[in-house]
Amino acid sequence: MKMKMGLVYGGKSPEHNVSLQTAKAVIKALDLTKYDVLPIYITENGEWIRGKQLEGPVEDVEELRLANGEAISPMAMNPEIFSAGGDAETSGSKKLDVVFPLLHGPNGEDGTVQGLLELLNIPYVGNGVLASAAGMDKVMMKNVYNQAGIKQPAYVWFLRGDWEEKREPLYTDVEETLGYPCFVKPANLGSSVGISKARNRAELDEACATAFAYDRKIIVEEGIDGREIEMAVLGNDAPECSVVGEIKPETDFYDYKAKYEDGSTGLIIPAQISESEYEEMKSVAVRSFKALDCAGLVRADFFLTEAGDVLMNEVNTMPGFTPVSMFPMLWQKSGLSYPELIEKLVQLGIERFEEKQKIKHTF
Ligand code: G1L
Repeated sequence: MKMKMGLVYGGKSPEHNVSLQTAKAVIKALDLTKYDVLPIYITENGEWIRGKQLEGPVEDVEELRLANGEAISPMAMNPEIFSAGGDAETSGSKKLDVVFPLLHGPNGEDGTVQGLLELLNIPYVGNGVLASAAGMDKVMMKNVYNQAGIKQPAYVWFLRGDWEEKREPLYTDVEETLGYPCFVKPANLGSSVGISKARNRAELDEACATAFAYDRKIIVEEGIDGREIEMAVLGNDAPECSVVGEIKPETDFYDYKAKYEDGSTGLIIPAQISESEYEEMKSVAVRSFKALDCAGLVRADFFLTEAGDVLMNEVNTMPGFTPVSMFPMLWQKSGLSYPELIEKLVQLGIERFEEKQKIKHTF
């Protein structure tokens, strides 16, 4: 029997088009003799549209906008259960066997779609509610890592309301705790939108205003002079690590444009680091995966200083995922092809679901 896979993509996020491109690549890599793929598109306005089962890879991403699709409620991902007048028991065979969420940002990567899938009791690929939500909030994530004893750049954070009321003491705190240069970021966006570097108080003021355009909470991080090294982690309870990659920025820092548009960012895989630095990174990556209660995958981003210190920069619970993105490239160089990686992630999602079914709910 073929498995029914729901592929959810698009979304109310600045990375809507990235998601469409990624969905196209994932569809191409999926074994369509094994999966019946049902596309579910979330528009820029947050409307859910269900399309007909795919007959093959898509030629043009525009097809993925499902012009002739049917508008559905998110709760109706298994629409037969509700619309056919049946119930979950009798229409069990019409349930989706697994969902592959390819979404980023609000209502997607922040755990809300994962929560919906939990309520619907559908297995899904990737991180669960807690890791997705915590991983989307840079402050929460860094608090978790502090508690787990994971070394990272110093940071402070504040809310727009407090900033609007009185900026001076907040800026003084930044200067005393972090100094310049520092990086100002919205707390809640997975991408690099709204991020700037501040070298003095005037730039800090400007950077805060920019970041607050994207979020009501912002984080200011100590600027670290170091190489940017990334590692891909894959698994559930016993996660495995890939080789490492390095980002060689051509612009001032790894900004949104370099990351997604002009392709100017050179990826060096494998990165040239010492054996002991690699061992240290693997240990930190696995600890961070467990500390955040990750499942399926995570991309762990580090700073490696001149002195050989390994600092956690951040983890990404839904990393860039086209065949030329860092995460798939790292596995490619570790001996796992893009189609194999996708198959592995689906199996991990199903395994975790089955594991959860074993948990006792009565006492
Ligand atoms: F489902 C996985 F495998 F966990 C998964 C889901 C989503 C991996 C990577 C992503 N990434 C994205 O959805 C995106 C960052 C490309 C969306 Cl914009």
